[in-house]
Parts: sequence; structure tokens; C-alpha cells
Amino acid sequence: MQHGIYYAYWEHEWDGDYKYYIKKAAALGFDILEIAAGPLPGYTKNQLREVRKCAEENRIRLTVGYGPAPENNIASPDASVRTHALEFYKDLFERMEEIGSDLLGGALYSCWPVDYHGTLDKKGDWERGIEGIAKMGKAAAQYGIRTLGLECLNRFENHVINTSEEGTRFVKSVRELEKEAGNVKVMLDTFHMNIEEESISNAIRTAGELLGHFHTGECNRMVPGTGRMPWKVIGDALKEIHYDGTVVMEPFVMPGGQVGKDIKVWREIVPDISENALDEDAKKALEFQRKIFEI
Ligand SMILES: [Mn+2]
Repeated sequence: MQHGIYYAYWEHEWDGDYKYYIKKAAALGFDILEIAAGPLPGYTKNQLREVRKCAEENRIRLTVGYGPAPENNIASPDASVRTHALEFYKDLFERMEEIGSDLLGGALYSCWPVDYHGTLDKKGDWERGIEGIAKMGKAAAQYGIRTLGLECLNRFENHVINTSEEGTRFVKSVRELEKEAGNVKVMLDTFHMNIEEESISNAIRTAGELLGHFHTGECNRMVPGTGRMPWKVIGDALKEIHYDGTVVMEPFVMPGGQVGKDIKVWREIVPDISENALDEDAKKALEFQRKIFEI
């Protein structure tokens, strides 16, 4: 099992100096830094290589998260948007290969956050999503992408996949449609599971061997181990399914900027949001997570 943290914990905007956070994650003892896909299309080849070099030097594995913009919605009812989205993802996979990353996670089957004004076509979005993800999975494999994690999101952020049962059913349909999409996997996040799942351990068991990426955080998105999530239960369920993959904490504790707005953080969630205090909280959470999840 490898443990990581999402860089945006420390940021107010959806970009940041990834090299700075690679060094920070390494200094705090993490195996992984998760970065956002959004800024990568703006990087030059040289910048991508620098990120890769920095990660290699600091022995940090990079995973990538993406909340797809509406124009990159692989399930859009508009065929030209679907075509554009697939091209966007192919370019992204090439860039991921360049930085040495083989894992992308998020609402890849849709967009984020969904605009709930107007009508909603869950059945159509589901069916077009399966077709789009099948193509995406096949394309990703050509760039060495081993995991496309379809994140099961709570009802306030997306309508297509809310539960592990839905995510698992979706992934199975994708794999039935496209044999070369074995890299398409279920991704769970304790923050979303807390809202949607009757039983968190059953949700983990439902995903079983299809689980490909795991996000952690407390109910209010504090770092793991500081709130009331049933971590022992979660750890036991992960052990039961022999999960030995990536576990990335995704805390958000600061209001302000586009990150605060998109995540809907309207107050300081922890008493001290200075960088030193955030570092210290992350370090403690990593120790807690390693201890409670280690097989
Ligand atoms: Mn997440």
C-alpha cells in the first residue's frame, strides 16, 4: 500500500508549484503526491520533464486527479464535445507518460461539479459514459496508464455514479464493451461514502478486486484520524479485499480562492491553517493512516 496526499490541501487555486509539493510530500514521509490534471495541458515538454525528474529524485510517485470541465465531458449529449473530450484525454495521457504517472482518478465519466440547473438525463449520461470510458480506457493503455479510477461522488457533486454498487456495475459494463479497458477501475472516497453508503465496509467489499484508487478524509474533509470516520472498520475492509494499492488523503480545510469555492469550504475547518500547522497535521495523519491500514 502506498500513501499520498493531494497538493491542493495547501492551495487556494487549482494550480501550484508541483515541484515544491513533491519536495514537501517527500519531507513529510509520503510515497505519493496527487496533482491536478487541469494545469498540465499548459506545461511545456521541458516543464513536464522537470516535474518527472523532481519526483524521481525525491522518490515520489505522482498520481493525477481530475474534475472534468464541461467541455471535456466524455458523456456529453453533444457528439462534438465527446470527440473533443477524448482528444483532451489522449493529450493528457501523453503528458502523464511524460511525468511518469500511470494513475488518473476523478469523475472521468462525466464532469465536475455537475450543473443541476435544467433537465438531467441520468440514463443517457450513464450509457454515453460507458461508451466514452471504454474508448478512454483503450486509449490510456497505449500511454501506459494502468489505472483510470472512476470516483463515486456524492449526490451534490454528480448524479451518474454515487455509490460503490453503481461504480462497480459501471466498470463491469465498460469492461464487457471493451476488453482492452482493464485499466478502468472503481475509485472510492471516504468523504463521499460517508454521505451515500449504508455500510462503508460493504461498499469496499462491493468494489472488491475492481477497487483501483482510494481517497481518505474525515466527514468535513479534515485529515484522517481527527474526526469520527470509522477508520478501523475501513482498514479491516481494505484488508479483507486484499487492497494493496494507492491511498491518497484529500483534505480541504481552508476557505478562499477557487479551491475553497469549488469545495465549498466557508470557514477555517481547523484552528490553525498556517503552513507549518498544515504540515504537522498531514504528517500525523500519515502516521495514523499507515498504522491503521497496513496489512
Ligand atoms: Mn476524492
